[in-house]
Amino acid sequence: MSRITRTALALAASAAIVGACGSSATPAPAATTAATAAPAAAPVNIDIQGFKFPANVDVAKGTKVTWTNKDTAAHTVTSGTRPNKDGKFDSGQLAASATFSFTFTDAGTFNYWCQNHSSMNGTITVK
Ligand SMILES: [Cu+2]
Repeated sequence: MSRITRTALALAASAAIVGACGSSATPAPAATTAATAAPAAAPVNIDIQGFKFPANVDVAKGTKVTWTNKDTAAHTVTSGTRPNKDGKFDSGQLAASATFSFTFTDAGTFNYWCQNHSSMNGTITVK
């Protein structure tokens, strides 16, 4: 009785059982849009000096603008186009060193003028 020894190469195929959760109904989380509030716009200061407003000042939405009267004469910061007040803001009479602030929340071009001096007109552009 001859014995034939066979070397059996056993291919150990490790059965990797992948747990496929194909039926998982978990909704993918919606792509989180950058819903964080824009950083607060830095405040802007405008000096009223020499009976002048700056011709135009560009600001970002949400900017608080503060005018300071550096003259000795009183001025006003009145929204609208001379001689029409549009009612958005009006400082009333600003004595020397007095300040007036307004926060611009909407984009647009905003004209303002001084009721005391016909040459004083300014614009704020909000972007
Ligand atoms: Cu004035």
